[in-house]
Amino acid sequence: MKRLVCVSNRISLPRKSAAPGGLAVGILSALKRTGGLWFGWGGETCEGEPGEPDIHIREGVTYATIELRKHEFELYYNGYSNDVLWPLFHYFSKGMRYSNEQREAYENVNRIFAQRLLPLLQPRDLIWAHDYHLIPLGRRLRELGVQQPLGFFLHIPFPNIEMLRVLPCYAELLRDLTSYDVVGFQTQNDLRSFHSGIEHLFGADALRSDGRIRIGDRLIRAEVFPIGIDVGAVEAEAIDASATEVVRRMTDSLMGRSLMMGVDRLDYSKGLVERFSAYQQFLETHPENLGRITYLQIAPLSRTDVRAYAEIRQALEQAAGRTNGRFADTDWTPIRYLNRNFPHATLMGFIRAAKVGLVTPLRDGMNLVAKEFVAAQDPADPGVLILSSLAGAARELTSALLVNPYDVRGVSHAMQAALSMPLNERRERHADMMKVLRRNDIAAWTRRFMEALEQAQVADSRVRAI
Ligand code: GDG
Repeated sequence: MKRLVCVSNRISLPRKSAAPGGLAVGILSALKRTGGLWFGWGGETCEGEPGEPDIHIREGVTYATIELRKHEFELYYNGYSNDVLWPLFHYFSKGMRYSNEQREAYENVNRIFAQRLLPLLQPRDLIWAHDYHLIPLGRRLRELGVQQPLGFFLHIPFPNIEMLRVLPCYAELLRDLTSYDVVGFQTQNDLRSFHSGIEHLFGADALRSDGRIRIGDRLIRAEVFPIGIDVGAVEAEAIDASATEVVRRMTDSLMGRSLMMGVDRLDYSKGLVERFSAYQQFLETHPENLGRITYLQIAPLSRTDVRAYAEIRQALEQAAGRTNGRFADTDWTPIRYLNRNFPHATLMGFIRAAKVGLVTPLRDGMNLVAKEFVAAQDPADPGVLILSSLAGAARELTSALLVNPYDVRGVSHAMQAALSMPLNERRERHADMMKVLRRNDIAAWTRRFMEALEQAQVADSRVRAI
């Protein structure tokens, strides 16, 4: 069996006190199976040139972490990754703040990743890079002579060429992606967007009828690998957590009211301002619900050093304050808005108690919370998922109540429809979605991507022989 080498911007060593999240669990099980290596930034910054990686071995998996220079990290991570690529890829081109200095830092960090990873590689490795922080890594590794199969998976949306062209160096970005043997996307839509870029840059001939991309003597597999969750683990977490004190305290405090719930990193792409407006409109237009519904929004802070995140935080505090100021009673608060982190299992316990799950991003690669919400429900009496049609998850979870997150009135109607949905319909929708989740879970995702990577080299050597 070939060894898997995963590379991601940030890695955390497993700790006894904190269970890893769903994605980390999926990757870890593949790493454990193959005695793999996980390489990335360890969370520390340094003053001078970054040194050799720190190596730790845990349960057969090697973790190699490096430090990055503080100033360079800020330009690469807060700057280019999260103030340029993140907004642009989510179609918020107005929010993008491009500078050459940021781009140079981004390129340089990718060069450092490649140089520090190189001595750790073995001839039979499969190398899998994750996400928008590492787009140039493949090319850097190839320049250093790496021959092993190289894969890249983009967790966030990929924009159509007409949006991508806003980026001054869009052509290099597309070329960098073609240095990989396998390029994976969350949805068909993202893949089509990638094809639009390839056609623009290399001409329609580069897109072959078998779906591969041919550039010079190289063949690239660009495909859809929708990420899934560990369904059984989420079900078990949700059931076990329901009996814990922290979840009990929350459900007792509802005093029989119905719970609507959202869990999102505090990020402008998650559509929280629009969601808060929809909830306010729901209370205005359906006053019979006053005092009978509690909306719990958990939104842990993220990327606090990026200005757009401070702005969205302020807007949300105001919106929650407005709704509560207007509608709250001495014994009822319409929105409970928390910027805290919770253990994953506790979150699953909370969402199991919810009658309605609100997942209304303005744009999202996939959105795992939507999938977790479904898996955490009690199949005998499941809650209803309200899901943005602009989340990748909407392509699979077609039995959710699909909404346009910008349509405040439509979302407020969906809230009412969800709360009054008959049990039979809730069960049917839930069962449909569980089938989809089981068919394409996190294990299937890692397996499919790794298979594509293994086959990539075979195909590549064949094309060279033609
Ligand atoms: C990117 C893409 C794509 C949330 N709060 C806490 C917590 N979470 C967990 C959730 C879920 C995960 O974090 C969030 O995943 P999402 O998919 O919802 O969103 P992003 O962070 O934006 O992820 C996205 C994903 O990558 C995977 O490819 O689906 O589209 O943007 O698992 O439950 N976990 C803990 N405490 C919290 O407070 N422990």
